[in-house]
Amino acid sequence: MQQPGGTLSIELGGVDNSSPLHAQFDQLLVFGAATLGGTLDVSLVGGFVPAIGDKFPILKATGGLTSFDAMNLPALPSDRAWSATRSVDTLALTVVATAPVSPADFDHDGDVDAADLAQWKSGFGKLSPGDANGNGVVDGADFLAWQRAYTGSDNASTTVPEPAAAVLAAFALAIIRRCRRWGRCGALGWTDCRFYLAFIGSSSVADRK
Ligand SMILES: [Ca+2]
Ligand SMILES: [Ca+2]
Ligand SMILES: [Ca+2]
Repeated sequence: MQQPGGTLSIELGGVDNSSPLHAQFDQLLVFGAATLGGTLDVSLVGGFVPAIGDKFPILKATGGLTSFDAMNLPALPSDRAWSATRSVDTLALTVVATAPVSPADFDHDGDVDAADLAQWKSGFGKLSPGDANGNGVVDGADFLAWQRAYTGSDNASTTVPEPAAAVLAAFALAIIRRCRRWGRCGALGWTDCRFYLAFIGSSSVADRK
């Protein structure tokens, strides 16, 4: 419990708290409910500059928590901003991009990578997420926008589809040929063909042989 006049100081010197002996940022763990008044005072130490996407769960309370009256957050480079999120039991600070790097950054974490492709897949045929060109439908054109903007700067271990245009073109050709061979292009319709074309980018070469 923190009174209205109180201040909780949190220092951030890195993003990795996996080792309890060498924690890089302060974290308050409360067993029970945390009733928070007063001020949260956060500072950066040791020359640490958080990157877009860095997340600091600074406070956890097993019995739930309230919010502070005020938060003093340290300055960030102009392309980043703080976002404070409070769930049932955790108060977290996340560094977000002040502007999306690309309309294909569907998860707004400052890069265009496999996670954004996953967002596009989940929104396919619907309004969102994944509408890179803002025309109100998530389709193959948005996939191509993702592909053009692909940066792959994420450390995720997800297998990332080959973004080369030549590879996509080869797949497209294969699909069209297959449609011709089956003589079903008319029955399939262009929408279905586009559906396949959109998805081949996320399928492996072996699967499509
Ligand atoms: Ca992203
Ligand atoms: Ca679209
Ligand atoms: Ca990412």
